Amino acid sequence: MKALEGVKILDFTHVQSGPTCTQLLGWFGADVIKVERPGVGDATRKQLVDVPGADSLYFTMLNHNKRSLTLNTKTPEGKAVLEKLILECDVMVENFAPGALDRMGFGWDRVHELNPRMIMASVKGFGPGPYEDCKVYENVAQCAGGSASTTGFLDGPPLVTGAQIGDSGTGLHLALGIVTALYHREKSGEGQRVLAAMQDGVLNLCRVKLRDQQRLAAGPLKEYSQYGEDIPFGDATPRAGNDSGGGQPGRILKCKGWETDPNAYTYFITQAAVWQKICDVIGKPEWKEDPEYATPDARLPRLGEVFSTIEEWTMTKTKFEVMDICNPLDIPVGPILSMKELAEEPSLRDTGTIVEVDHPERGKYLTVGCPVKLSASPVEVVRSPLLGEHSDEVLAQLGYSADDISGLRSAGAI
Ligand code: CAO
Repeated sequence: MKALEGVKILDFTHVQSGPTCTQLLGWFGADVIKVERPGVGDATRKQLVDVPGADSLYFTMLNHNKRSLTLNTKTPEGKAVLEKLILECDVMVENFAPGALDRMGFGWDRVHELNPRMIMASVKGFGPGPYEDCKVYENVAQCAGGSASTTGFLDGPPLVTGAQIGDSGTGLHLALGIVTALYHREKSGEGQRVLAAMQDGVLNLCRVKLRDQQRLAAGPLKEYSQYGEDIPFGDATPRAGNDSGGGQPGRILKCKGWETDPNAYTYFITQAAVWQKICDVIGKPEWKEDPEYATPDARLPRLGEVFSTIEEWTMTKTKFEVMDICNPLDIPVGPILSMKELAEEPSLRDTGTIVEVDHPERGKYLTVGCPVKLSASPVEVVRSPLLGEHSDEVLAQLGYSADDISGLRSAGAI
């Protein structure tokens, strides 16, 4: 039995943030019924198309383990079906633009009145406040949540990151809110609203930068390279390039082949506990006793020199050789792995972190599997549904006869 078996999710999500949440719940065993507009569906089905006529990878990779029901919730017949679904399901998840659900006639008050046990979970760009009515996409959230301002190099513009912390990150937050509300409902018998705002999710993931914002009041941030470079700090947490900026200084360093391979780099952390071993590995044993290098505090003003010296050594090794040499010595390093390398990594296939899926329209493709492993609830990744693939099945389970279903179809409701 899967962990969330028996939980029914009424999935009104689209694009990325909401679908990542419901996909996660599906992986854990929930029955996810994805409601889509007839003939149209989730806009991502037809975005970034690589195989003409087939659902895009954008859609398929976000919508595994779901059933698709087409339903026009703006028709009276469609609204009647939706009411039945609300009575049947445990959780309604949505990430419409602010106000869309109210306009549809299914805001919280109505849903709660229909089914007091229903948990209604939403992703919005912003929480209550001046921007609550705004539509938001990934990069807007990264910018509004503090990530862009603290990402990039000091002398460059703010940068967005490839990790979808605004969309997929908020989807993860929402999933946690949903299972927490389900747990609460076990005891209280009552549903509740769950809101994950993308700005809040990004800020939560950027908390160390809010930490540093407050530390600025006590003086310059000595763990940032600019301290040793005598560049004054302003009044906000600066961009710190590839500095770890934390208690254990680290940086991305070139490895053998960097001139032609854009990913021939390693992340190297000068963890204090293994400093002596680092000195031996890089051929600087004299730094072990030298008071200018022997302690973490002494090294902070000279991080540039320390990392340049380590880099002279890493440039003589491939990123994997650096790993092979440093790991047995407990020196924390990590190769910069390209998407190609990750896609081809056998150990990630073995654990189900990357899986190959077969799809009737597009054939075989790779996707991420569930990143959280439950020992008693193994995940089987099931291909994403075609538009409306399960409409008849879902409606029959709701008690509609074949005649009812064809009536709904001719009325344009499904
Ligand atoms: N039947 C009938 N109508 C439906 C429907 C259905 N099954 N499903 C959706 N619709 C309607 C909605 O009711 C809405 O209609 P109205 O505007 O007339 O009330 C309309 O479709 C469009 O919904 P939307 O405004 O959510 O979609 P959009 O493409 O214009 O905006 C987005 C997309 C993502 C910007 C917006 O939904 C949003 O800001 N969501 C919240 C934040 C979020 O999740 N962002 C992450 C997106 S991933 O980067």
